[in-house]
Amino acid sequence: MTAPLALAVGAFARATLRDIEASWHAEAAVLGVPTDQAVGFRPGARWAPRALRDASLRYALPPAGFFDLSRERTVLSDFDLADAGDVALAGLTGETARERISDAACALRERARLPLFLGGDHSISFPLLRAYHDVPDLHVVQLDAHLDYSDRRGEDRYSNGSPFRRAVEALPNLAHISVIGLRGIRTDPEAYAAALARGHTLVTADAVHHDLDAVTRRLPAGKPVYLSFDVDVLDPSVLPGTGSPEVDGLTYRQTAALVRAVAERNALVGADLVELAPGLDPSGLSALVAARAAIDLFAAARG
Ligand SMILES: [Mn+2]
Repeated sequence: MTAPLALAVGAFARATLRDIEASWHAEAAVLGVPTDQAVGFRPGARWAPRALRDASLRYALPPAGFFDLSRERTVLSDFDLADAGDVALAGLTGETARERISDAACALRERARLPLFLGGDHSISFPLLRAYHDVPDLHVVQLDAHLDYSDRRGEDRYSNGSPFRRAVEALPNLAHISVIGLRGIRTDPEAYAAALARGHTLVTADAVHHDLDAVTRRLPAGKPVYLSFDVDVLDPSVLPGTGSPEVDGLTYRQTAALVRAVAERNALVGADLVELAPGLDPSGLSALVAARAAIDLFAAARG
């Protein structure tokens, strides 16, 4: 095959650009959710889908796949990935914006076996999970420095500190949440007690550092899993470009191992990658690390 003279610009990892309202089917697809109206501290996550697409050119999908030398195997050969663009959110706020996110997520689920939603701040996980209301025994694995289970922040019930509280209220099918990587000194004690009372699995970053295998054994097994990857689970020395970084976080190696373990043990039905704020890291490293995490997630899901 001769090499093309020019390549289409813009799509994540040079995937196929698709209209989310057209008829198509793909093995996996990305959809940007460019909003950061719900952050409590430093904004900037609205720019992440664009930055992830730029950084993902480092991992433009070769038809033959990538040779992973650490495992001496080729991954993602002939990977059928679509890029369905960004949810049209400009100017929208509140439930109007959330409804549009839920509608777009439903549309993507109909067209791709594995949707990956590119945030955006973490508030988007609530409207995204609403698109999974029909999945019985749904399990969520949340990689995150923060619990994001607060009832409210001030008067706001839909901030990036509350998406999973709203999700368990709205979705009777959401059976269980495992949060891994928790740390920091700002945890809301009411949220912590409420999550424990509901039986959620809460794992600190300390526990991951102490014994990763033991943490892996606490992950769900044989379940439909939605994976929510908040990039602030990573240590800020690995990924500084995020709104609310927390010191003493996970290494890339640890998060990659956790994603692989989740995918190996369960059926991934969807995922989000949230809270990258690319403008807070002028080196561009954070976007490159997050793009790599997305590629590794796809490889893990494929097995
Ligand atoms: Mn979060």
